[in-house]
Amino acid sequence: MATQRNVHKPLLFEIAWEVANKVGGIYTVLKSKAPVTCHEYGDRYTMIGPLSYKTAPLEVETLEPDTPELRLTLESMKERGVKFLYGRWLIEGAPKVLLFDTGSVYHKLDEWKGDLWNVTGIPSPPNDHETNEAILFGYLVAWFLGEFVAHEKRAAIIAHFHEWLAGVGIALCRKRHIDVTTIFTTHATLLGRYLCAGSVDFYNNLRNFDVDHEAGKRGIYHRYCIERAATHCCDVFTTVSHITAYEAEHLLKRKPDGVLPNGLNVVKFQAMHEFQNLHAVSKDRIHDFVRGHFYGHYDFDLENTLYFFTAGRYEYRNKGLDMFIESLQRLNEKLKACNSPMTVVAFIITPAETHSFTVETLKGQAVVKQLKETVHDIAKRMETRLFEKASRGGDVNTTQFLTSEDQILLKRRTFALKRSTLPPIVTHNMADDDKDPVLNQLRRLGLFNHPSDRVKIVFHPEFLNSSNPLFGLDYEEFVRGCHLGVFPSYYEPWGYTPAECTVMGVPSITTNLSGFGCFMDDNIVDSSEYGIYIVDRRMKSVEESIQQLADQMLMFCQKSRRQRINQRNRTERLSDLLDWKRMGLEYIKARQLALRRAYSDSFDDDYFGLDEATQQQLQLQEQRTKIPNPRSAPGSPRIRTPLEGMQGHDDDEALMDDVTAMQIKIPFRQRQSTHEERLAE
Ligand code: U2F
Ligand code: UDP
Ligand code: G6P
Repeated sequence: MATQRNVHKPLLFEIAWEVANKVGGIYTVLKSKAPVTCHEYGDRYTMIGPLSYKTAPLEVETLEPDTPELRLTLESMKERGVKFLYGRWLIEGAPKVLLFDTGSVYHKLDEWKGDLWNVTGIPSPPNDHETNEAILFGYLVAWFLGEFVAHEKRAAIIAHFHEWLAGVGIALCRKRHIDVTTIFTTHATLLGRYLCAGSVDFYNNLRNFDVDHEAGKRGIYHRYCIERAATHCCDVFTTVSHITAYEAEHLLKRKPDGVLPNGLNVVKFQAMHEFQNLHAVSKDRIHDFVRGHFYGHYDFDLENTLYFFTAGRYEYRNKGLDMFIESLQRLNEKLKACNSPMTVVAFIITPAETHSFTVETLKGQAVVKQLKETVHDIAKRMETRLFEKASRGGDVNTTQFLTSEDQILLKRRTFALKRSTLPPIVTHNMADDDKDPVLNQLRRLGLFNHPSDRVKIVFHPEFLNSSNPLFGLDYEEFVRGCHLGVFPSYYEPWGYTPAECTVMGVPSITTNLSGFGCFMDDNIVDSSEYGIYIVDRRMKSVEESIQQLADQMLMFCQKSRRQRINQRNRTERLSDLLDWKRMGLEYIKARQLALRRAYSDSFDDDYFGLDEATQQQLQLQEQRTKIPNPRSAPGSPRIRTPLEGMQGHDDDEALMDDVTAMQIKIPFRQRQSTHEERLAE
């Protein structure tokens, strides 16, 4: 008979391909969540990921295994040729990480592929590198967990896996009856991403897709099998938003047990207005870029200029780049039509293949920098002469202080500002210039930064960092300097970019097809009052959505500076809603549910193993109502009723009818199989 494991102080392993390895949003999840999970689990928490020799030495400090169980397990793996790095990830919270070198077991690939087929029926074609890595990683994780539970016999063990790339391990844990309880969190579905990127009416057809056929058609059937196996083999299945839960239910054929929305590690400034000052400082840096980029056509007033931007991976349709550009063209026409004094500079920041910066772009920055230096030198000389003259008590006539040499120099510099071309719409030489969808759409719409255009475009096909020669700003500083983030995604399980804007106090536009947008809508009576605008991409036609987005941007342009400052304050006030201290509660619930499902006979009370403060927070969260309008906002004639918890709202019913009841409610009262029954299953 298996020994009863202690569920009071479980051990937690969190397994993902993006542990100490930046690829996309999952890295942000793991890194920003580390402080709260470390606080809760202390040394009982370890993350498991792949070992990248390029980045790990910079991110991880090596440690000796600190318990006999871990030492024995790792020694035995090492003896059999497995290479790994065990240590502390040097981020806030300093979580312990165990990184496996998949290359060290590459010679096992064929054997493991054969085993995977025999044990689970999952096929794996020869040349899919990503799948090969997922298999090696999954086998290493299952090897580790299998040996570890044989040494560690007292504590209950939770293994929380993220995304299909970590999914093989879940199927193996189930097939090998490894005595751990498993959670699988998917951050998107493979099919969802592929289907949306094409031109299908995704959401209206979710129930009807022939999933195997669609996966096969796209050459991802084997990956889909891994994802689906993970979904069905785990004890608790979760995803990051209600909308992805709905998608997962239909594409992966299991209704998630709960939703674990993504949080951020919110750092509050001592002084409330500090983030406003940061906005002004970063905005000045963007002004410098704009003066250079638009030289020769810099005929607009920076005091009346607004910076809009979109950023993220280059998924043209999924990230709504198509809709953003279309709406910018409408905004351009609207601003012209109403003779608006405002200019909008719209930045598109998304990585594409390029051959470095264009000469024209670099030249713009150079000529303006030279002008600035010349003006500075001349001013210095004038200052000396002015002081000399004034200190002698003579008559001061300022026109005398600009020498003819300096006048000529200044003229030379201003002549250099003349140009026969329009300011470029893209900052880099594109590898695929004539096929690039963003450029082609800009061309089709004639958005060429003409002097008469009120909307100017800067497509920067590379992510930002502080050594960027154009801005000299890292991404966070750039966001702070902007006025509005625009993310009209069609496919977006969560969407960190607008969430990051929010905690920095930058208003944003998102959609009701993004996890973040739905979350804000569910939690705030009217999120637009707080600077979170939501485009309806569910119930409206494409044309109507484009118009709505253009109108939201126009309305933003009509705000006064005072109104913008006020709105930034309101936006920033929403930070607490996105803080892991609050969001992390859903993870706590998922882990409780996993423990109850695997070790139900160990539970004899409702909130077993949770401290009182956490229990109170959980109860509070269940009673929470929507955030009302700010007190200073004008009253609305519409009657609003506070909704319970984070349920979907009426408009969504058609789409979300069967996922609204999916919040994890603990205690889990249904009788589960006992621990022994489960191991014998
Ligand atoms: C979801 O986003 P993911 O980050 O998981 O998206 P993936 O497509 O799985 O992985 C990121 C990809 O982005 C590329 C890289 C990866 O394949 O090629 N990439 C890059 O090349 N360079 C970069 O600097 C960054 C990424 C989901 F879609 C979001 O809505 C969620 O917010 C996120 C977290 O839950 O998960
Ligand atoms: N990002 C970045 N540099 C940039 C633009 C974006 O590091 O120049 C980051 C951004 O901060 C966010 C991530 O890329 O954390 C995008 O995450 P999101 O959830 O929006 O989309 P995903 O890529 O995960 O689908
Ligand atoms: C912040 C600064 C103010 C500045 C304002 C500009 O609030 O603290 O000093 O006037 O930003 O706001 P704007 O929306 O025009 O960039």
